[in-house]
Amino acid sequence: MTVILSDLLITALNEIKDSKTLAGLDDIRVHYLGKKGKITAQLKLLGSMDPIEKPIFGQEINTTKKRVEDELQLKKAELKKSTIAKNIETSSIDVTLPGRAYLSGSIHPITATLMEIESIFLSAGFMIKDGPEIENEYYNFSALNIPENHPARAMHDTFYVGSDLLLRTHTSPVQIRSMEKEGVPIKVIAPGKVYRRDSDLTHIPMFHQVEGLVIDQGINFSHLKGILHGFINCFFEKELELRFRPSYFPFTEPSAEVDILSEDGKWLEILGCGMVHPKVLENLDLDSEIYTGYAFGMGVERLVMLKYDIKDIRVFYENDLNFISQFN
Ligand code: 2NL
Repeated sequence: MTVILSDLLITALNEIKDSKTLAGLDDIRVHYLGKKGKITAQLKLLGSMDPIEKPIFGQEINTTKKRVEDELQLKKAELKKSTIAKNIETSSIDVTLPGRAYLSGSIHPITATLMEIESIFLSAGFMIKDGPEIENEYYNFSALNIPENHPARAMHDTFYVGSDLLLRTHTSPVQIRSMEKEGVPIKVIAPGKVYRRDSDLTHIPMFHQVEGLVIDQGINFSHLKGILHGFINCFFEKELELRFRPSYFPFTEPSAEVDILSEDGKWLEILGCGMVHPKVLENLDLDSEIYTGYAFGMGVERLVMLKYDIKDIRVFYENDLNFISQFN
């Protein structure tokens, strides 16, 4: 059944003209041009039409279709424009609303603590040195009087990355290299990352250490005690009672571990130290009858945990902003 196309067109154009919303306009489009639309239906009729009438009628439908499409397009643009205008007119900015807060980055507590430790030792006349994190056995072990069969050398503690290449297990190699390069007297600290095959509540495979080394003529244990007293009081920002407890390290003799007396009366270990072992001095071609030295080493994560009463070392590396941002 064909309809009079001009009537269809007039109705369509009127509907378009009276349309008030974009949704309403789209309903009109579907009504005429959709799959089951009125104009679409006329197009479908073409197939069964008399071949003589077909081209004329076909052209007529196409013109009608084109006209409806054009009008829809125009009306759509017009409605869009007036919607925007209306929005601008009715909505206004509430200047009393609070602004959006921007999250700003902060310095990681370990980095902040490293910087603090560095500044304390800088003010005591130390130089700051760094060096490679991948080392060989000589600098990491042999030069430090750690014998071949020492447990610290076993695969258990050390990450080997080649037959004579490993991830340094302490920053001592930095000081050995500094000594080789610049000789005595020396007064340095070596802060940095160190690696051990260990992982639990209080150990992680990568952590930070600061080691210190002073070598000169006439250096003795009282110099070591003095510098560590000064450092610890600065770092914990109070006068603390210290205990030097005899200990053992292959690279120092005598060796000690230093404890601080906590508020609840417990001794807490905070670092290790000692007088540089004569073998270590001789490995560096120094006459141990003339030169003496002291050295110390501390774990940075451990110090931060003690200072802020943190029980689980893993929180430092879980990237939890709620934890990290507390240290701003
Ligand atoms: C600890 C103990 C220590 C050293 C590190 C050292 C370095 C050289 C020569 C001699 Cl080049 N000693 N370092 C000495 C005593 C203790 O560290 O508990 N560290 C976390």
